[in-house]
This record gives sequence, structure tokens and C-alpha cells, in this order.
Amino acid sequence: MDNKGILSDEEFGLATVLQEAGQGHLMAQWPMPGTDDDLKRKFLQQAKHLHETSPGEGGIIGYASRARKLLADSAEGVNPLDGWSPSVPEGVALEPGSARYAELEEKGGGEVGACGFVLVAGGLGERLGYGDIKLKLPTELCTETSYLTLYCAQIQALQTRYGEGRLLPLAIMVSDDTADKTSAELDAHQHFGLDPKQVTLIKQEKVPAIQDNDGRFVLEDGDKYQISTKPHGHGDVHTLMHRCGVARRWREDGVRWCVFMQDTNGLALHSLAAALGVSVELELEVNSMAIPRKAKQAVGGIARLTREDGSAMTVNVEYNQLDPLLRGSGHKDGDTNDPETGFSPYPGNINQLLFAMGPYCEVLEKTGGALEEFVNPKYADESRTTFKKPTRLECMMQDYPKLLSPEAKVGFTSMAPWLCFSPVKNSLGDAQAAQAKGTPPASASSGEADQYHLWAELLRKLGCAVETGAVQEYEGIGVSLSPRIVVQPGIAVTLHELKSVVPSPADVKISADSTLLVLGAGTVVIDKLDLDGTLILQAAAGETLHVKRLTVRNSGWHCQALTAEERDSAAETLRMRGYRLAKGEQCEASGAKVIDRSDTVSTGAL
Ligand code: UGB
Repeated sequence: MDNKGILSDEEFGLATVLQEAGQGHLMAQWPMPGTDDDLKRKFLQQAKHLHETSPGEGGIIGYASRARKLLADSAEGVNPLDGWSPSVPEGVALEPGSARYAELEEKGGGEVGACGFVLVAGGLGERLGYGDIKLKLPTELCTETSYLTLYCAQIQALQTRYGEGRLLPLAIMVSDDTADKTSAELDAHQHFGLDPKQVTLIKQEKVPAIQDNDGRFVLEDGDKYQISTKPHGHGDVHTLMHRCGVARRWREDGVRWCVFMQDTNGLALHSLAAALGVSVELELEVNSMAIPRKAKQAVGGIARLTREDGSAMTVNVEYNQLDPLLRGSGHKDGDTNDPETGFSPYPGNINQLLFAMGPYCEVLEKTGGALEEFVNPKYADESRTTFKKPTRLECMMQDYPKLLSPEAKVGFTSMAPWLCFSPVKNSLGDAQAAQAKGTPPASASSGEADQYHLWAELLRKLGCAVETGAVQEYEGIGVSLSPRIVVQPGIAVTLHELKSVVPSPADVKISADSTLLVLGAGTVVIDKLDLDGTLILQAAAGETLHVKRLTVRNSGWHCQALTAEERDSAAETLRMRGYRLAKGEQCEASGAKVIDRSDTVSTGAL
């Protein structure tokens, strides 16, 4: 190499690694020594970093070689699941409000205090097109609580109730795209009440972007000394839990369950206790929380896969692979709904996973946590030789069961989506398209509607009379944003906890157009309430606010569609909803007190 004379031994070694990885083209056009020498060294330092942090074996040499194999298979149309036959796996379907649900919630409640939480938040959310980290998105407009605030408050509340003095740890997987903003947000809000030592940030590294079937890496546009990189997928979380020693430390600290969750699923933790009850009862090493899945919905299907040689596994089949797998194994209609239920027979994966900590640590020690990778190039034409844009290898956290033996106890807990799953993933256009297909829009507006719906529905399950609000269209997406009910985690997270807020549910009546906020970390008890308007109840830790009797009538708060003018100047978080919340009349009560009013109250502080 012409430039050998200017490189140190280490740098020359790196250049050789790149050659061996089939990446000589990246240096082929380098000018003669004396020109850009510092930039060449910077380039080699990046290559060193990529070599050292590359997931899987063999650094970038291994990465490029796996890419060539996967790209060859993809070009030939090889189905990675060829030879496997899917069937519906064993699992438990839960109905909140049933005796069985209460039994499992009680059984799992004892284990909540032994949980560690892993939040995968390295994704930029390209489908959503939001300018900031998704963890900062407001879950709803009444309190404007962000996803990060909500998760931390829920963990804190569960810790207070079930932790018996232990801190429940939280690991957040970030990437170069999200690391700085996530840690700045935690710092700016004093870790949202969590002890900084219970929060660990683990950072996933990006991998080289690939331009062709020969696995050749790509340079950044306009920078011939910078390799273009892309995210490797949420599956990196297991390698990082191992490499950073988090899993081992948690196990030593007495953590018995590892709970994985996504960045914008505000409903993730309400059914945790019940799902843990299932893990305990069935002794599950891996328990995937699941929902009844609509055919073609962009969530994977959980299936038992078996092969003639006797191998078997229960694993998620990603949504783009389920249809070909079904067609290739004798189900000629592919991914379709069962006409009897109106749902796909395969439970929908929501990437909310509960792992038993002991077996998880053992598997990580044995395998390092590296998961099977896949590639998903968008080909420019039928020849499948050129790509529309560079691709990369990826991996998914829910593929973890592929590391386990066929005997491993892997199962699922399925429940209605209103209780466990409503992520915010889609831009307005994509959300409209999803809704037109009959699948949930996964928009900012549906995420908000489902936050309110959760509490309305839980109160109904307990026996309260909560009216149902009408569906309205905002930016072409139909959502029901009323009644707006928010119960903060400090008051209740689970159905069981909510019971003590409304001990006489038959005496609680909430009209369709109402807003009820129950805030704080104290005790709120509502014996008898007739609400038509907006009511805010707030009790700080140690305080008890007891509503013995209260009738409220005021004009309340309302969601209003943004006018064309407002849309231009509105915050991005409102534009992506298509409406704003107009806060009109309200009635409030806070602090330790008893409220017993025989008259009808309208506005102001009680
Ligand atoms: N994420 C990372 O932390 N790092 C990455 O490199 C990429 C993502 P997406 P996806 O819930 O509807 C998943 O992009 O991958 C984080 C399941 O595979 O939102 O398309 C990211 O920050 C699918 O089976 O989702 O699909 C976010 O928190 C189904 O469950 C999380 O990973 C689907 O989610 C998910 O990333 C769904």
C-alpha cells in the first residue's frame, strides 16, 4: 500500500484487517502520502472502533463475512425459516376483572419487587419522524407526562409498594442517536425521583452500512474518510446486558425477573404483576406478553416452530416473515384472520418480555447474548443485485429463545391490547394507512386515547359507571379521546391497586365528556362521585384525600382540532396529533382532607 510509510504498525494492522474484510475499496482512492494523512488516521481509528465493537464474532471481518452469506441467501430468495412448520404455541389468555386474573395478579405481585427493567430506547423512530427522542414524547396532553417520566414513576411506585426497601434497577439501552438526549433528560429531572445508582445507561454501537451483495461497506456522502453506519437493532440489548456486566450484577443483587420494554408503550406495566403470575405458575424461562393479532398487523406472531429433525422452538416470527412461512408450510392463504375470531391464530408479539433472571444469566455466560442476524435490503430491481439504499445486518431482542434448548420453557401471556399495548410509532400518513387496513394506527393520538381508555376500562371492570366517548377524526385518524382519565402511578398501577381508590365502584359515575385526574403519590379514596366536567384530585405521599360524596358539573376540558393556522405554529407534539387540549373550567381538591358535599359543585378549589 502506497501509504504504508506514514502509518504506525497498529494503523497498518487495521488497514490489513479492512483488506481481509473485503473493504480495500474504501482506501483504494487515497491520495499519496503527504495529503490528508490525519484524515486517513482518523478513518483507521473509526475502523478500529467498528472492529472492536462489532457484535458477534470476528469484528468487522466476521460481520462482512456474515453479511455476504445472508445477502447471497436473500438474493436467491432463501426463506430463513424454510423447513420449519408453525403451530399455535401453548400460552395463557387473561381477562382482566376475572377471578383468574385477580389470582395471577396476586401471585405475581409478590415477585414485582424482584424485577429489573430494561428499556430499549436506541431507535430514532424513523416511521414516526419526530425530531427528538421518543422517550420525551408526552403520553397524553392532560398532564403532559413523558414516556420516560411515566416509566420512572411506575418503577418508583412499584418499588415503594413491593420492593421491601430494595431499589428496582432500570437499564436503558441507548445509541449514538439517543444517548446524549436521554442522559440530559435524566439529569435535568433528577432521574425522575429514581436514585441515580439504580439507573444504568448501556450504549449500542452502530454497524457499517453495506452497499452491495459483496458486503462492501459505504463511505458517508461527501466524506471519503468516514464509514457510513446504521443501527443494528434492539437485539443488541442481550450482548450489552452481558458485556456491561448488568445481568450478572442484577442477579447478585437479588433480581429474579428481567422485564424488557419498548420506548413508547405507556401501557407496558399495568399487567406486569398478572404476567409475572403466569411466569411463576408455568415456571417460564421466557414469557412474551402478547395481544390478539390482526392479520398483517405490523407486529410479529408468536409460534411454535418444529422441524422434521425434531428441533423445536417457541419464538416470534416477524410480521414480514409470517406470511411466507405460512404459505411455504401448507397454509395456502398465508397470514389471514381466523373467520371465527376475526384475529390471526398467532398471538401478536409486543416486545414486552419477562425473563427469569437465573437462566438468562446462564445463557448469556454461555453464548455472550449474540443473536441470529438478518438482512432486509430494498432491491432496486428484479435482479436483486443493487439496493435502493445501503443496508446492514440487524437483530431483534425477541429472537432470544433461538439461543435456548428445545426443552426450554417458553410461553406467552395474551391479553386485550387496551391493557398492555399501544405504542406510538407512526407518522400521520402511516397511521392513516394502518387504520385503513383495519390495524391500529399506532399514532400519537391513538397512544393518548389508549392512555385514557385504560383507566376508563379498568374502572368499568371494577363496576364504576363510566360512559364511552364518541370517536372523532383528527388528521384522518379516528380516536376516542374521552372521558380523559389519568391515575398517576403513585396512586395506582395495577387493577388490584385501583380497587382501593374506588371501594364502592357502583357509586362512581363519570360522563363521556369528563376529565378526571388522580395525581400524586399519596392515598386517594373516592366513595361516591358523580362527575360531568373536569375534576383534579391530588394527594402527596403521606396524605389521604378522601372524597366521601361529590357531584361536579362544569364545562370542563375539550380536545379541539387544530385550525390550519394553528397547525403552522403548533408544537410538533400537537401537529402529530392534529388537536390541542383546551383547558376550560375545572374543580380541584388537594392535600389531606375529607370532602363530603351534598350540593353540586362547579369550579374552584374544594
Ligand atoms: N430500538 C433500539 O433500541 N435499537 C435499535 O437499533 C432499534 C430499535 P421499533 P420494530 O411493537 O409494534 C418491534 O423500530 O423493530 C428500540 C418488534 O420487532 O419501534 O419495527 C426502539 O427504540 C415487532 O415484533 O419496532 O418492531 C423501540 O423502543 C413488534 O413487537 C424498540 O426497539 C413491534 O416492535 C422497537 O423498535 C411493535
